[in-house]
Amino acid sequence: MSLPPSKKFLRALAGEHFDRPPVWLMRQAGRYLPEYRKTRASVSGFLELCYTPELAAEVTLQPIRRYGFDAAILFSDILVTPDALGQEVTFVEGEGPKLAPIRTGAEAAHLNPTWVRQRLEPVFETIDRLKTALPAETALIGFAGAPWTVACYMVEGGGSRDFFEVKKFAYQDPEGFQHIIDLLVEATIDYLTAQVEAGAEALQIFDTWAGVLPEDAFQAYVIEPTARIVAGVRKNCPSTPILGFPRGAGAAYPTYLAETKVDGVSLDVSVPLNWAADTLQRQTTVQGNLDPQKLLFGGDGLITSVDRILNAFAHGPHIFNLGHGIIKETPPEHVEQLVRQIRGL
Ligand code: 1CP
Repeated sequence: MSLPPSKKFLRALAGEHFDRPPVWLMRQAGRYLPEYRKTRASVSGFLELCYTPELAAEVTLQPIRRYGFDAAILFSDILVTPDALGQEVTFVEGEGPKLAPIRTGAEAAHLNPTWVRQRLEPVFETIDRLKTALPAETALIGFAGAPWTVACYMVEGGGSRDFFEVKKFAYQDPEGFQHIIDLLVEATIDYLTAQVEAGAEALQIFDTWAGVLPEDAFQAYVIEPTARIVAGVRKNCPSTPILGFPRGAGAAYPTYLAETKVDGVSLDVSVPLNWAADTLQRQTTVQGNLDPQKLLFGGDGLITSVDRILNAFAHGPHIFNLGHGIIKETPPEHVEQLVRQIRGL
């Protein structure tokens, strides 16, 4: 029998509830921190930062040193998966990710899911370093992008406003598109399993663009692939909790929870708090919801919003987090203020 987890973040994921919930923030390592900008400036490309274990471990630790968050999230990116599969991925300064787009089944022929473990070895080495470098009370979260969201970048060739190309592919050539989803499911099971073997204690699956799909496509490209990943990872690592973030899922959150069988759900900013407490939190651990822009502006608006979330989720398992990633212009003092308020200091 395994021992119950001692870290507050893992205890909340196991269903325990606290007067003062554990806290971490999506994108807690990043450009709002001057020490991150300094480390970032020491390498030429963003992927180089992700693939240099010493530096990736350093930027993972930076927000932990400053704020003592209850969990650290591995510093990497969801787009290392297509990079490892063999698609060309670059990050252009000020423009975001650029990929050589894949828009037909034939263009995906060279992608190889068996490369993941070997090509992402630096990520596993980063996790290995973090295991000993993190404070004893801090949990380490590994992560991957969900197949739909990663496929959006692979097909669009970068960020998108209307998801025209990826929907065109999925709707006009469902077999070809399914092949890409299947490759991503296989690669992601392997990648997340290897992160746990290296020392990750919990996992999060980011489906940032889940909310742009109609019901049938949400079922096919969000729920089904995620359910396969959860089942596959759980078979390999039965005691590692998995959080899902189906951003924008709205009224489909309960279906997502029931059918993917994740151990916790991350809520975007639009989810009504009392509804989430009544429907989702009765069955699982909830995390998230604070609008990153409240954190950006700070002041009374921030305090009120934080208290609303703490009160709404006071009666069940809860992990404090944002509804999406921290905005890069956020003053670091606002994060300090947020953590003190959650901890009642
Ligand atoms: O040069 C830089 O500093 C680039 C900025 C940056 C950072 C700090 C990117 C490029 N990625 C990251 C790190 C990152 N990305 C982490 C680890 C750090 C942490 O959370 O503390 C994680 C978990 C991600 C996940 C990620 N990347 C998501 C899912 C979560 C979300 O925010 O929605 C997505 C969609 C990406 C793609 C991506 N990577 C980077 C950018 C600018 C983007 C978004 C592109 C777009 O606009 O669509």
